Amino acid sequence: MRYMQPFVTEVDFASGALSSPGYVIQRKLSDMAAMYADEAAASRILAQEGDRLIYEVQGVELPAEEGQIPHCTTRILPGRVGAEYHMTKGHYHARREQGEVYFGLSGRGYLVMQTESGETSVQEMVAGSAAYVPPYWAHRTVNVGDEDFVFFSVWEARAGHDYGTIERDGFRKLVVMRDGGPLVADNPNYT
Ligand code: PAN
Ligand code: ZN
Repeated sequence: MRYMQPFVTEVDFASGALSSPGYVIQRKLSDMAAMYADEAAASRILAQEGDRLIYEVQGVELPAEEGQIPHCTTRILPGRVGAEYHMTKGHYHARREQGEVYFGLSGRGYLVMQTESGETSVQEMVAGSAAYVPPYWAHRTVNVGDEDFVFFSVWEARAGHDYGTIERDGFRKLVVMRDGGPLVADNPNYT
């Protein structure tokens, strides 16, 4: 048995920056234009102002082995595509029985969740919120504020990420701006 060495990572709450990230992923509008309900609005932004950073993930690199506990930050920039607020792609865990914990670091967001049998849940998150994504729930986060929404995530290494199911079917609920604030609405494109 060779022990892995313990380590500490410093996290900047305002930006989600890690002191020494093992990886950084940037998701731009062009990576997920088809996920927004108003695809015409997405195309218009891409044509008129060019591509746009929607969110960034910074994480520690760990072996994908049972018992390892990966963790990362996500920073979602403020903004909307049509009426819909900036959001992550969202996913089910490939191993559906694996849950996850999110902890709010700064800004204001909604955590949108659903099960494959049709239940939905939308929870609000602010700095200091510890949100639990139970096993079997798909999860997506949405920035409903005017500043970056930043949170920390912790999950089990073998959970895996199934993006395909959401890319195909979408989420049942979407979060749009109505009268200057967030409103949870039915997704007209949900299949
Ligand atoms: C999170 C997410 C992160 C980015 O760490 O991976 O917020 O969202 P997408 O993965 O949907 O692009 C998590 O849920 N990990 O399992
Ligand atoms: Zn997850």
